Amino acid sequence: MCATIAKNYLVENPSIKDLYEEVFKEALYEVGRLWEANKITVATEHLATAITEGILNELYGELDIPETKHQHKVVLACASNEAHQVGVKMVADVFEMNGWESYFLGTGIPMSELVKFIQQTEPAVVAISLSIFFNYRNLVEMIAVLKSEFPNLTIIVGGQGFLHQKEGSFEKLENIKYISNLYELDTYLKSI
Ligand code: B12
Repeated sequence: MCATIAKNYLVENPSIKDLYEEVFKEALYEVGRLWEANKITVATEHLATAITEGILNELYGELDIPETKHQHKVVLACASNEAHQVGVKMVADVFEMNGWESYFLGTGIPMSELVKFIQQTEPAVVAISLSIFFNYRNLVEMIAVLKSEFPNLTIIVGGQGFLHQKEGSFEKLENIKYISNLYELDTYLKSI
């Protein structure tokens, strides 16, 4: 049912980015507000997230992926201890639509495994998501490891965790590009 609604939306407005930003993201933010206000249960929130992730997987075939991809690769993961992975999955899809080979690792990837994976795949970019501010320190540590292991790697970050930061916290993320949403990401990818 929800997948059909999403597909019908794309008939009216064939923009995956709009569907993700204006429908899925807004719906999940509303789910978060209702959950915080105790108006829905944790089970209902889990159901809404599972439905969204299911549709994202189902819609993969609808992505407008260029026939001839270039050789660029991106590895996408969440900051350590971060359990939120829907946003960064959308980010992976925008990379794909720009002709990139994306490797979406999601949550829970141990740092040593991430390093090994980057050694094997040799991506041009690593994208890391932070939703919860209390995981910021983990992100800073992850970036320190990545910078020392892969000095030429481009690292981009995003997620709601950055909206909750106190002024000045960004200073610790030198040479790291913060991108706030899928439109900005699309513009960035078209510019490099
Ligand atoms: C679903 C959900 C969960 C699920 C996640 C499951 C999953 N498979 O992802 C579960 C149940 C695991 C969960 C757990 C928790 N959650 Co939660 N969760 C949510 C919820 C409802 C939706 C998250 C989501 O998918 N949003 C939609 C996506 C599309 O939005 P997004 O992540 O912001 O991504 C967009 C951009 O930020 C950007 N982006 C994101 N990542 C990246 C990365 C890069 C590189 C780039 C370029 C861009 C980018 O692109 C996306 C498109 O624009 C939010 C509500 C909300 N406001 O989002 C709460 C929310 C994030 N959770 C919250 C909390 C408090 C928690 C818990 C601490 C609850 C608890 N007491 O256990 C735990 C934390 C666990 C942990 N260690 O991380 C709070 C955070 C509040 C805060 N100030 O930090 C929120 C805001 C709910 C609320 N209103 O209180 N949660």
